[in-house]
Amino acid sequence: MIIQPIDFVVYAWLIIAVLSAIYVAYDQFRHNPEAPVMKWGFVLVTLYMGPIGLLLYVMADKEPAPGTHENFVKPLWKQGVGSTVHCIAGDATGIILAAAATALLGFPMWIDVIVEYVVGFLLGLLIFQALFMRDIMGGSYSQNVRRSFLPELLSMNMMMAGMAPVMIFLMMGRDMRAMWPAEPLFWFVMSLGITVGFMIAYPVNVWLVANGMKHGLMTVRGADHEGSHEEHSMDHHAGHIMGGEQHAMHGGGAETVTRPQIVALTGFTLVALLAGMFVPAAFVNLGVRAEEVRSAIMPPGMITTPETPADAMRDMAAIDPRSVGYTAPVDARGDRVLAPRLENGVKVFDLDASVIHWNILPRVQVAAYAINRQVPGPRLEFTEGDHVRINFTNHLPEPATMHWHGLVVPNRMDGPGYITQDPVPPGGRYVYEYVVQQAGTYFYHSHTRPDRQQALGLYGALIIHPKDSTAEPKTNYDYVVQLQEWLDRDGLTYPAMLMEGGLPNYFTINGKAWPATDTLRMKVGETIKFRFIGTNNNFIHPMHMHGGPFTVVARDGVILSSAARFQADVINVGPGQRYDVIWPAREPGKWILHCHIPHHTLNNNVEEKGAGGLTVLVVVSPQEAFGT
Ligand SMILES: [Cu+2]
Repeated sequence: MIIQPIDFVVYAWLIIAVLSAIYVAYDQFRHNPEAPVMKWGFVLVTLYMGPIGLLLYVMADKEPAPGTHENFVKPLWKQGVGSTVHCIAGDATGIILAAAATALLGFPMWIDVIVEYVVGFLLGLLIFQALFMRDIMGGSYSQNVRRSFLPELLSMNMMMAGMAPVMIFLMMGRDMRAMWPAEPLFWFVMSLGITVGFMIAYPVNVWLVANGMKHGLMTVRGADHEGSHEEHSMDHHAGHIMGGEQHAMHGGGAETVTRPQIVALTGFTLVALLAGMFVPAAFVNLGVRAEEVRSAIMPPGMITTPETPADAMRDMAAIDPRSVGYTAPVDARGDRVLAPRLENGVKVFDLDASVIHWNILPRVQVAAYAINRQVPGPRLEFTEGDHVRINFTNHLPEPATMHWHGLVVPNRMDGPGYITQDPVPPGGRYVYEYVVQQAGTYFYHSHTRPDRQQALGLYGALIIHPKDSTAEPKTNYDYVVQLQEWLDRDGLTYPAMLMEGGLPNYFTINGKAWPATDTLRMKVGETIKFRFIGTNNNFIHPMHMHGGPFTVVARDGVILSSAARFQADVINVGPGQRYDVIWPAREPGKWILHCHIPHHTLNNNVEEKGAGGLTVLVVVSPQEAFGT
């Protein structure tokens, strides 16, 4: 599934890598007189490095014409390629196996890197050098281990010095899918890391070959298909076997290598190795474990430091599009009144939280945590004195609870996760039941990680009618205004929050941004009650009505006495606050209700049809137009 634009590159790269490796394997085993260990080396390296492995094979090892391999592979740069290929094939195989295993076992990244080094080194030394080269080098297995130790150490140090920072910075950047072996991005990052490791290890390998300490490319004629190693003709080694047992092709033999050279080179590679493995610790949190951040993608601009815990990364991470189970119709509306069923005098409501795709504009689709597949969640209408039961089912990928904002309820029905109840796990259910003691404008919302869950859409209106219906002021129309802020970039939806990188770029009233918001129609002389609800998480929105002031008649569900009511044309609606205001239509025309922070009346900083975001149109007709 394409989740980020980079995924096109990832899939293309991995497909090319497999095709390249198939070609190299075919050509090596069908046409090329290379030693078997190097054949396998090139196949593996091409699998790991894709088109770069293919390029190296064709340029350095593929026999151009029958009988020319011996001469073709003689140049030192090609021998260096062969030596590096051999090294990378073993080391990288070990590193890849270790990386996958450590990620699955749940080690922190800094342990991952160390285990990868050790396993890569041992696999390279004990298998790819000492074992596979034994037939060519002669001697016992333990002799080979001792002979191979230093060249393997130098080469592996440089390989990891290049690979480790690439792995760490790309795996622990914004897109944490790169840490998880089940994600194609993990394999792409490994591929890039191996490629960089190859380049960094190449100069040392050239030096090792030039000084007779390591093997390069070889030519093996004749007995390939008989499977008998003794029959291999080794006369045409273009490379050289260490130890001065055979002629050196390039530069001096091993005897020209001095102890100071070895010490200096070993020291240098160790410094490079340690720098590659631990300098990244100054920039990223190497204590994070892959399983903690599995598949999390953080918003662009989020600041992460070595102290940023995995929990903070998960909190700001995008909704994984693969968790979306339903796509709402483009013109679907939220805040639908949910009719209860009556069970023994109890009004029963079913709320089901799940991940959906939801259009806030015809062309802008967010992923959302929705209740009953709508944003905002369904409106619950109670009457003061009702006995209500709400069955909350959680189909989100994380635990959740519901809170009845402003209501007097038994404590265990209040909903703060980990405080009054265990959060409802994915697939779980919790029954909230209470007697409604108040009346007015309220709302419900998630109270487990509300900074994330409410920001992603888990909220809805609670409208409670007074038992005595004359207790509240009457109007011709009643319109609920639920505010929300969204962060949607590159097809991913992040919870909007007042953190670097978390600032919203879309704003909605009742789940839609202007011009997709409702259009309200009135006649001159009629009145409308706006019930503002601060269902949003971050900003205080100064809600302003054109065409004259409204009267504020209730705050936070409580009706104001006649003396306490006041007129205004802007009311600051903070997160969690509710204001009921009554506005009379005085003049015909198109009047807008909007937030007075102009950025909140834009869609991703773009003005559409004169506004955007938190804007609703009220069309007032002259009274006579309807006849009297
Ligand atoms: Cu605003």
